[in-house]
Amino acid sequence: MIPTLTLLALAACSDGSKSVDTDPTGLWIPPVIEGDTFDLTLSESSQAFLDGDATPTYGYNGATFWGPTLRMSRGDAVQMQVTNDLRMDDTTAHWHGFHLPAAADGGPHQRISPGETWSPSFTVMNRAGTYWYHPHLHMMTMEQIAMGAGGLILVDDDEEAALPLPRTYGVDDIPLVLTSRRFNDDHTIDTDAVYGDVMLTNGTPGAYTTLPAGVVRLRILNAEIERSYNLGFEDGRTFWVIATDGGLVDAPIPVTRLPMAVGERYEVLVDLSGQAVGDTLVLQSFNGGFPLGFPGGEPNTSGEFGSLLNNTTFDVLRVTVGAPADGGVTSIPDTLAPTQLWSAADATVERTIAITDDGPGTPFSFDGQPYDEDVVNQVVHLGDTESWTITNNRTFGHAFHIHDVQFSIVSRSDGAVADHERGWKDTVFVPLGESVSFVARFDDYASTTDPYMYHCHMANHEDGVAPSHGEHTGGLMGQFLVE
Ligand SMILES: [Cu+2]
Repeated sequence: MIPTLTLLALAACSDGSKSVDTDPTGLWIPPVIEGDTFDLTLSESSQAFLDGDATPTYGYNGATFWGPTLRMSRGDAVQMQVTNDLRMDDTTAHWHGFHLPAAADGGPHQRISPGETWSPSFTVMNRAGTYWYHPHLHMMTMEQIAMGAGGLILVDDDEEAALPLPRTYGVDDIPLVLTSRRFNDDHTIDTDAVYGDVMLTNGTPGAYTTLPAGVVRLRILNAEIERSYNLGFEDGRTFWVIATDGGLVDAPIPVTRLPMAVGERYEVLVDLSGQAVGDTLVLQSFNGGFPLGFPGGEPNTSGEFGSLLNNTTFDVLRVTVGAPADGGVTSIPDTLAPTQLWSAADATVERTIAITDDGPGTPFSFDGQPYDEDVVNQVVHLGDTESWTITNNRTFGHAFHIHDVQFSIVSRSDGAVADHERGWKDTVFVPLGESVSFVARFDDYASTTDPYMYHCHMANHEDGVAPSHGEHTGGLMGQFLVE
């Protein structure tokens, strides 16, 4: 039983346009906070994921695992107020994907001690899209995310609002936060586990829901510690990518499989308009058959890099088709929002950053330099358009994420950039032994003292904590100033 989540699900769906699912494994929809002032309090909480004991968790604003969805509009001046109600540990709150001043970014430097409140304010510069917030305290990121700290941020703007897209939250516009957890024998979360054994969709194990017959929008975030997903439907149907990390693409992109590394977001449309009420379909992750380096493709089912979900196909969300939504969307639009992505020719500065190690089992770092909060690794000049090439070693794949900017991927060493990656991005998968080049412009915000971060979004890699050795190894993270 997960009684607290069930209550929240009832509240979120109380508009009457969707049948309320009282089963405790019905998909939980995070409540929404709207406006221009956002109060967030991170506290210890609990949720009974498994039979029996409640599992200690972290949550914002009383949520028991994963937090409320923040909803704001492009151009708004917003005031954030983040209170740390944890008893022992500092935290931070990072606004993932946001273009804002480094001092408001919520990276490892903006620590919030227990009992304190951090109150940054900024203007929402990002395009309409799906972003998120999460702790980013160096060496504690993995533990705090594993305990459930995080939430979505949805940005709205006039360009998106003018399009015929589903946008009734929790009805035909569904947030899907994907992660998994391993539980200890006493049902506590194993915060050292890089792969979970239990799939959690919005914190719900075994999640299912009813979606209206019509076009449905899914806003998907890979909020894992390390696992990548390779999403698709059991029946092999086509679905359409409409937004990448940084918002809408030019036109819907048809796919049957959608790989997602940690930190990536995609918004997709699924066409249920021709389906009968009562039809069922299953969103799954097809994680079998990948070569070494695909996170979660490892064949072992237990141990440090093993999991019951590894190298197999598993359910993410079971769906039953319900009655059409009032005024629902019934067709996939032909076009969306024109994007003018940077090309390689736009870059006036090029830099290469190498993901390095000394072979399997040794720590990862950038350019042989483990993360050091006192070292600025890169300096960018305000207004420059730069090409960054991230090269990888021969040990494992990584999810490269950069703060402050949205970029366009211009090349991959292993072939063409996939159609669904041709949009604004802030996180990109770099396969084992390959390189990726992207172009970004570093506008608006400069500081000679406050750096932004770039890092692998696999929290175990960025923290540089090796659980099997119990030692700290620096971390796959660097920092840059925009001056
Ligand atoms: Cu990594």
